[in-house]
Amino acid sequence: MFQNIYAILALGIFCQLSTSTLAVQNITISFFAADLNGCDDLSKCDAFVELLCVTSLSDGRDCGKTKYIQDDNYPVWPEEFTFSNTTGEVLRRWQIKVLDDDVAFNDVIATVVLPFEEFVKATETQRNHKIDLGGRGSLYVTRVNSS
Ligand SMILES: [Ca+2]
Ligand SMILES: [Ca+2]
Repeated sequence: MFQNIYAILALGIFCQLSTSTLAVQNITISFFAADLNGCDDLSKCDAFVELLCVTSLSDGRDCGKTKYIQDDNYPVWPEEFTFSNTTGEVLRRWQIKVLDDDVAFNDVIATVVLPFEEFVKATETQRNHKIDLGGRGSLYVTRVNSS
């Protein structure tokens, strides 16, 4: 019984470390957040998400942005983003920035990094992958579909 559990854990660790080519070639994601806080003095957050893609060819290029949702600490962004791995360019990770829209300067709520492989593994069992925003709430990355 316990040996089986350890074997499964070891397999999981091995898979995370493995850099073998993923079977997943296309993936579509969307975002929602919970418990956002600390944005505005008199109102709730006006949050939006910016995406940078780190790939085999790029250290970080813009690859997506949501519109902001006003005065909502539990925003559900409707935008969906699709990514394709090709033989020429492989997505390694997303740098995800959650910001609060403001009149003068947009404030960064949090910046997090999500490795593509980690996301694929996590969403094999659950549709949403939760990322802690360091006291500023949680970001959920939803796996809309994949092939
Ligand atoms: Ca606000
Ligand atoms: Ca604001």
